[in-house]
Amino acid sequence: RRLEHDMRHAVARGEMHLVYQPQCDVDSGTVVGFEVLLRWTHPQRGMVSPADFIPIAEESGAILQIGEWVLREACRQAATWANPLSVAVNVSAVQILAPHFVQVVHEVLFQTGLKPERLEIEITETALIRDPGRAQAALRQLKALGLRIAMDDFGTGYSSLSNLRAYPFDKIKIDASFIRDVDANEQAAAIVRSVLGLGRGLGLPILAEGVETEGELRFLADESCHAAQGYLMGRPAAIETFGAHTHPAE
Ligand code: G
Ligand code: G
Ligand code: NA
Ligand code: MN
Repeated sequence: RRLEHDMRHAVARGEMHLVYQPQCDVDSGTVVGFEVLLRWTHPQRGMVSPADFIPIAEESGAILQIGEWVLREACRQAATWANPLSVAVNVSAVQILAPHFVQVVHEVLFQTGLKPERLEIEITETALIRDPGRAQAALRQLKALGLRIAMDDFGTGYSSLSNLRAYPFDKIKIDASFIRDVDANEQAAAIVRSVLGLGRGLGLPILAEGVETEGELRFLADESCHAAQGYLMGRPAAIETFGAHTHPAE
């Protein structure tokens, strides 16, 4: 596996970089934070999608090194922003279940000086099923550090409502597939409304992923969805693109 071999050196060779996608308050339209997304420019192949290389990195264990770099780099950058917005980092199951993960997060927060309440960790439910007990313990310890945990891609994969009770989530991200045409599709609308109701009942804020049209956003505003993310508000881009929010403090 050539890609697997190349990945081992990619961080050290400076081939990885981060892009940021804004997360906005639905009512005001204000940017409240950014999700960090990893990009790899392979010297021969060019841009390789994380959807292609993250699974390989998880299998080989390289995700531990890469994921730690992502976390450190994201926290380091966010700590310099003039505006104390939140930063959301995707974390895979392999990382959560690694014995020293909580310690690593603790160290990164300490070393970068980022306030823990500005860090959000995004995990999918699929990540939890491999070792639910251990995942639960890790999430509790992470929360004790003061950060927040978001359930990513809610409604897909191994979703189960019992996960909302078993794990200490602070936020639910509804998967983009339910947002697509939500203003025109009765089934999607019914599903999104019920997730929003679930969030209200549980006291959990809901973020809608993959918002691409004004119609979708209007539906979300009418239904009191808290936050939205998607191409309509902004594509993932270099942090400099969002100058006013994130230019380094004097
Ligand atoms: O950025 P893009 O939409 O192409 O991402 C594709 C997939 O890769 C998404 O599922 C996203 O969550 C995942 N991904 C992107 N960056 C990271 C990362 O830093 N760590 C992990 N574990 N997954 C990531
Ligand atoms: O799995 P996760 O939700 O972390 O993946 C986020 C992925 O979705 C990234 O690859 C990102 O580039 C992509 N994405 C973000 N906003 C939109 C959008 O509005 N439409 C589509 N099609 N993809 C999006
Ligand atoms: Na995510
Ligand atoms: Mn997602």
